[in-house]
Amino acid sequence: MDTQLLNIAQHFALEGAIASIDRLGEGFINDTLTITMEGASRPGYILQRKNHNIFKNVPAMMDNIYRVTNHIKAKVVAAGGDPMRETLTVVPTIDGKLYYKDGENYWTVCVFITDSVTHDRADTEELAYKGGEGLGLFQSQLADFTEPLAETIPGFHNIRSRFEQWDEALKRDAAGRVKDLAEEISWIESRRAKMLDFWHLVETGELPMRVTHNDTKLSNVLFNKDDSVLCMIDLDTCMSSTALNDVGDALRSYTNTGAEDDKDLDRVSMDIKIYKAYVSGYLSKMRPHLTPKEIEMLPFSGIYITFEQVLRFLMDYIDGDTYYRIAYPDHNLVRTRAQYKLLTSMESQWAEMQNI
Ligand code: GN1
Ligand code: MG
Repeated sequence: MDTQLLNIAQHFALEGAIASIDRLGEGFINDTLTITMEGASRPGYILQRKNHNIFKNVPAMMDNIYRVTNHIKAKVVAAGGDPMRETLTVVPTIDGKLYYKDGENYWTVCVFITDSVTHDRADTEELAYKGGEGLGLFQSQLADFTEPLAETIPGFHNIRSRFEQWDEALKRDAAGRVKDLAEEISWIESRRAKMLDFWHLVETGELPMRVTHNDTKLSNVLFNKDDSVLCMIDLDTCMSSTALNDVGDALRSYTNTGAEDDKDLDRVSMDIKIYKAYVSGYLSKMRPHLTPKEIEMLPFSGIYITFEQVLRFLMDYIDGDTYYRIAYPDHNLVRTRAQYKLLTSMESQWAEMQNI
């Protein structure tokens, strides 16, 4: 076992002795490992190195997660559920901090929820409905959470600040790529006003602020082995925003018939049946909490977040790939084109989305 990792893990208040530490999955942002304790056949904890480049204030992020999960735990207990399974549990260090700082790196631990599964693709309407229930449940459990949360990534889904970053990225042209991207850049510019109009509703308070997850792809919903919903995971970006950003990001991931970085654009489109199922599942939990304006704007949310993702991937390509981990040189451009294809597919089904 890596002695450096062992040393880091030993700073946390774990029950028992550590038997092994193993890598888990391939996140774009953080490094994730599992900790298995002696005598156990399955991992007991998740150890993460939080990406300090992206999360500038890890202590504030962990404080958000701690307060939000404690609020959910109280709701789960009141409903007769299992608070150790139906939300994340942050494990503090031996000296009571929510993170351990090792040089430049911030490490955190949470309890590994056993007998659970995640899914990468919403292959069935049933699964999409359940994913919608998962987000609806999360937001509804937090509908009465009124304390302020730290804005850990300023302007995360705020298209006005994304456009400010975008304008600077174009001016900088750090990787000298702008000259070859006239068409892709026009995709962004032609929709600028429309996207800012939507964000204006948030700025004026017509769309209320709520506790939101902000990274609601299907793989961030944890299910029981029978595919009933357990909870939302990966709470790093949990902040205050409009509920619609969460719905939009989920629609972006669930409804896509292809991959986020599909090279074959013919495979990429929005599946309207999955759209309908997701929205139904979400509303089954959240409808009582939503305002008429939120319901009215719900169909636009997928277009808004998919547009934002096109912008973010393209901006990272222009910047020379400094944000997203890439697997090959043009990866961010491939992602841009695939997400743009999804965006146009959503736009072409706008009337049907509104009818639903
Ligand atoms: C990032 O690391 P991951 O996969 O949880 C990103 C999301 C993007 C997503 C695109 C903090 O999420 O906003 O939608 O990649 N998270 C952050 O796949 O930027
Ligand atoms: Mg994430």
